[in-house]
Amino acid sequence: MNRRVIILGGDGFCGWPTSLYLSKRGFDVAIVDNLSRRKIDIELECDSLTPIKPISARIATWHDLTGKEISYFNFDVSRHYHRLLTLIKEFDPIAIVHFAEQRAAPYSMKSAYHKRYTVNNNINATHNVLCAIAESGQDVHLVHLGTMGVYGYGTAGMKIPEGYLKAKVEVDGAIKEIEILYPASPGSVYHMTKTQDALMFYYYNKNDAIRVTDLHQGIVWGTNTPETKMDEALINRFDYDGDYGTVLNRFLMQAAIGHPLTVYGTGGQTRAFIHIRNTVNCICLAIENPPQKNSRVEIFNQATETHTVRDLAVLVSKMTGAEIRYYYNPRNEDPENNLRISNEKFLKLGLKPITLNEGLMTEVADIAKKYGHRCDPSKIICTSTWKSDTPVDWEGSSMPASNIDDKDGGIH
Ligand code: NAD
Ligand code: USQ
Repeated sequence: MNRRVIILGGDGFCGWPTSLYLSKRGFDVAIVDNLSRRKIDIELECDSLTPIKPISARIATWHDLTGKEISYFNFDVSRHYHRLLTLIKEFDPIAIVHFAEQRAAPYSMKSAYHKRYTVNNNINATHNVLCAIAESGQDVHLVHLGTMGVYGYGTAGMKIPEGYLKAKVEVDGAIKEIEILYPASPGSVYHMTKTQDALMFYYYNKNDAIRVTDLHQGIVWGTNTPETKMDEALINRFDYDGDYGTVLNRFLMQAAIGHPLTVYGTGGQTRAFIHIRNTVNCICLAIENPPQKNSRVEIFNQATETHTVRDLAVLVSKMTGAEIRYYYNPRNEDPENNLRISNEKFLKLGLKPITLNEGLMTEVADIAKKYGHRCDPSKIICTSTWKSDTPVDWEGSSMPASNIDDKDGGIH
């Protein structure tokens, strides 16, 4: 069986450990990455908490340790269409894993420039991949990293199904049974690009019979995998800043450096989570279980548990003694929501869920402590706001923050 895979965005937080995991399991891996994420670090004057090595050093270390080759191509998937097409024709992959998008919701809301960059980058990247697979005429399975956020973060009042919703609708007095893509409800410009990706998958699957698996992934936490732990030169990135840092890793890092935990609003937001080690397992399972030719887009919910932000803060605080503070929410989102999700498909394929446990949380906290000296505390507060008149809250308060009422913390 052809074991060649292209990993678009293979230098990133999810892409790098996935590349190593697949390489270790005998896949022949080619990474494409334009290093835009590293360039955004320069723009934001912030860096990964962990000292990540240049991509060539990462790949050379992997080769020295395992004897395995990973090839690397530096180009922009959203702009260099013919390089992508040529690579697909020459490398002849069985699958392409597509991580190559701007993935931070706060960054996508920073300014008109950042909204437009996120839309141009993400939508053109996804369209170029689909168009190039179609033009190549090769039977390449596309595995895309989407997000749980496409479903929206209101209270659905039901268990959210895996992509498709079976419903009975009344039209002109007659009841009809239909199955539709779950209605999209993006909560940021970034999430909006993911909902638009879904329509492109639908179209190219229908018109060109491209096999697509769209993974609706929850918030990824953790940092290392067994492969990235093999040598410090393979270490994964760890984002902690107000734009790219995600909630649980931020809380663990904040506790480690003595910063209060930054709960936005009431902390009643419920979100879905997955550990990075399960992310790489899921992607491998998706590659090894492609949809049949001529079947519709396959959709998995790639998350193992749900928690409120408040519960996570309490958990981290109990574990570490960290202070919890509530900040005026920079986002425009429901202050409280319930979330129940279906994730049976990956469980049936054999996924062993890694759920929150003190051991793994301590592992993240230890990494945060070890590299705490690299943290710039001035980058922790989120200064990107969903609305231009939302103030940036630098201090927080001891009581849950409402975006309507005054509170005892300073808002400047
Ligand atoms: P990341 O920013 O660390 O990695 C993305 C990589 O893609 C970066 O290395 C970047 O340089 C590259 N890239 C971006 N645009 C590119 C382009 N046009 N051409 C070539 N390379 C490009 O992000 P991540 O956390 O690894 O996320 C990967 C994917 O998984 C994203 O699509 C994201 O939406 C999805 N996802 C992430 C999370 C999470 O919690 N991190 C959760 C759910 C879904
Ligand atoms: N939050 C806090 N305090 C913080 C940071 C975040 O209270 O310091 C809250 C946010 O308001 C939000 C929730 O925590 O309600 C999650 O925020 P997040 O930054 O951890 O995650 P999010 O913006 O949703 O985005 C991340 C990834 C994105 C992915 C998404 C999956 O950056 O690429 O698509 O998780 S999901 O959330 O399931 O859509």
